[in-house]
Amino acid sequence: SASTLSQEKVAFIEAAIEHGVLLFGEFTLKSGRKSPYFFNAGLLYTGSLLSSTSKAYAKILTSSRIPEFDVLFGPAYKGIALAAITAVDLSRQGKEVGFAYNRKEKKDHGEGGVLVGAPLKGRIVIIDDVLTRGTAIREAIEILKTQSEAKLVGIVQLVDRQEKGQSSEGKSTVQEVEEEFGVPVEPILNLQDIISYLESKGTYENELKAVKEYRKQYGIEA
Ligand code: OMP
Repeated sequence: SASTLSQEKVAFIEAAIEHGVLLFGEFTLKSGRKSPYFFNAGLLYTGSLLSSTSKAYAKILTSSRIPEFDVLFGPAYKGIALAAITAVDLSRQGKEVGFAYNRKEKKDHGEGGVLVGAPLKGRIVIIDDVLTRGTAIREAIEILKTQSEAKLVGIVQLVDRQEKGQSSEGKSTVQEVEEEFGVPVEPILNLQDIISYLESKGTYENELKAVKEYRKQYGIEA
């Protein structure tokens, strides 16, 4: 219910709506699914939005099932900034971790290579924006697999859309990724939080109806 939403989540969802980060309309997703809402983390572009975003990531990293880790890996492009700001926030709390990311294009001059930042060694946590069907996160995990000394220990997503994954049994994407890779996947926000927020407002009837229809088709059983 709406009362389970923390002040922080309400404030974050409100800021996301205000800045067009969370949009309602018609969107075709990476998976081909047609969605009545979209979360565009690329629009978290003010200092204060970035600051509340980094705080939210840092909080999940220090207070959830995510174990101790050495390096935050932010997949290109959106994960890069998200991992960087989170490393800064953790450092201010006295927790030093490395920050690393990939290039989408291989560079053949200068230092060369695809990976930038901290060496991908030790316990790695991936930070990314949105989880739908799991294609993007699998691409990020593939990059880690090229590094023999890197061990994935957890994944933090800004938004878990709580959708079905790639298997035919209707498992959630989170369940599939957790089972396949043996690591926890933690979201800052999920679809239920967004629905609870919309319900608490009472002015989003049409949006709610569309989101709930969508959830019937692609969502997981709550
Ligand atoms: P999957 O690869 O299907 O898990 O989709 C996740 C990716 O889709 C994210 O990395 C985003 O690039 C993009 N996306 C959003 O940014 N926001 C959404 O609300 C939905 C998607 C999406 O296309 O599913």
